[in-house]
Amino acid sequence: MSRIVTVGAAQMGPIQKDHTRKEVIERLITLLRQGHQAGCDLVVFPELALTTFFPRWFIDDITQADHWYETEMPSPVTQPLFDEAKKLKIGFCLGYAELTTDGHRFNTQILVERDGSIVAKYRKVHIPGHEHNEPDRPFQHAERYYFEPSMEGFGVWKAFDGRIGMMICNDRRWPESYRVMGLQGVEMILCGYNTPIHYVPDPSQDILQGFHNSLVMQSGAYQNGSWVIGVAKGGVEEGVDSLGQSMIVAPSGQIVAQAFTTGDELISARCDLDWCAKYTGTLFDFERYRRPEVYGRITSQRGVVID
Ligand code: CDT
Repeated sequence: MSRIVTVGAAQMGPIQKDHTRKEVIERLITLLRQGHQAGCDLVVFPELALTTFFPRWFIDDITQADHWYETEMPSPVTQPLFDEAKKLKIGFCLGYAELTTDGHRFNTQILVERDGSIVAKYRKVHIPGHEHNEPDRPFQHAERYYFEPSMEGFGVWKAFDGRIGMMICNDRRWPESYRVMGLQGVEMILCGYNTPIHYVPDPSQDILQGFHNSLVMQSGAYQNGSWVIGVAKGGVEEGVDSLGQSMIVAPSGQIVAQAFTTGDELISARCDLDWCAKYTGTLFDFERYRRPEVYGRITSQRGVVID
């Protein structure tokens, strides 16, 4: 038996500060058409795919940043992407900054089915970086100022003839993200990211960015028997170099496709969702082998406690 979903990871190159939403949407539509030519059912775009990664700048009055956020989806400017996808009968996953009507700010990703309907919305759980201005840094990573963490957690949705989950960027470094979805029978996890190569708190990690990126996604895929689709916004954006290396990882943990540029580039793979059961039905048969009775610390404490 096989359930094939052909997935495109639509890596983007940089979006500079003065690039308009309209220009960005045109790039996304070009990638969508490439996905159509590659026979994709689903095309996955990066985190904050409509704008530059604005948390690299701090501003005292957050309302001055409102223009980076979407207040409706679709909106008049994003509608052409929805229209083109529906015409091509391709679903997509899109990351963007969300400002709700009651003033909440989230780092958000939506999943759109092939008929153009929004089937799921995920808001980032693990918000990295800092909440205050740190002027000594070469650039800020003030996500904790611009976004509040989701209280909704990690969902899994029936879509694309399978069970699809989502996470965003820093979430991919935490085993809990994958496991919470694994326990809901996830078969494919979609993850957009913006990862600066230079990690200011510890530059010794800079050279390891690519290694850590594949390490976490390959492990998460294998340990939960799920496909993982990791999609970057890479390249030099407003002077900050960010990781490319978008990849499609199989439930075996193997990388089956990987981007080789840091620009707009579509990679694709035929993903058999039934392949997941080879892992979730054997070595990672959770029902048979997990020991939740001794995992209590995972949910009862946050930081390290030394007895
Ligand atoms: N966007 C995002 O979450 N980026 C972080 C950067 C490291 S924390 C400053 C990441 O985990 O890739």
